[in-house]
Amino acid sequence: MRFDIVTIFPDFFGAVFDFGIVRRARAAGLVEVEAHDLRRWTHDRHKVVDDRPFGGGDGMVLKPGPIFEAVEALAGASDAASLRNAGKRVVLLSPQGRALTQGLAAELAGAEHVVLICGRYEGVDERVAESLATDEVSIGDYVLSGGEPAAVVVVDAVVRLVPGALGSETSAVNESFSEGLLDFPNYTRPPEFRGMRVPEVLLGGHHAEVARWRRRAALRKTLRNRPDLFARLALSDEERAAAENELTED
Ligand code: 6GU
Repeated sequence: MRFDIVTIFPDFFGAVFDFGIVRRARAAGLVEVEAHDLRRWTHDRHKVVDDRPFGGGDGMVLKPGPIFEAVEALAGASDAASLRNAGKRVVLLSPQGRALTQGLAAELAGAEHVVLICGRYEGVDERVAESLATDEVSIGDYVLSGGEPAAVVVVDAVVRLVPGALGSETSAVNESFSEGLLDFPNYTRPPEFRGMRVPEVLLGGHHAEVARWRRRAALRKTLRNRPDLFARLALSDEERAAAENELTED
């Protein structure tokens, strides 16, 4: 699988893909990641990539020309329909996009080629979203000054879903969000740290009891930190009530 990142700050990506799972997946030849300077697809002496917004207003807008040419050069087409037909995805990173979810990450992991276009916060000519990008994606409800940090997030979330990337010791199946539930809490030695005890059931080695505790703790944590996720869980009345009761206890 290949990722091409189109950006006005290619140096931003210096070593971010040289660590952990992404590094290992690249070393194993499972994925390639390359950042490209958008200015490469300009034709004027000053390599201008932005211009003033029609209708007036503050800030500059990224011009469509260099972005369309970049995608044409990197992916061999410059319309969303042909790109999708070829199994490629062109993702415009913008705060106006649809939310990145584990589901979307899994979808992108099924593509052979993903081109990521980093917008600037002032904006990108809308014709990119209308007819070039197959997807317009945001990583959350807050404002970044550019799409670059979001591109790093997308690559990481997608790479770990590429078959073979996680290795044999871990699996993406029993993780946070794959079930719409947060992960259960983890503890390691020592069993008492600064007066805080590890829950007794985890020290005992009774596997069924441990599994029961983890399920309840995950539900409790989801209710406390992500009531939006909790509301969408398919739970028995009993499990729902248990989580709600336990929360009011501490
Ligand atoms: Cl993808 N870009 C920018 N500029 N801000 C964001 C974002 C993306 N996702 C959340 N905030």
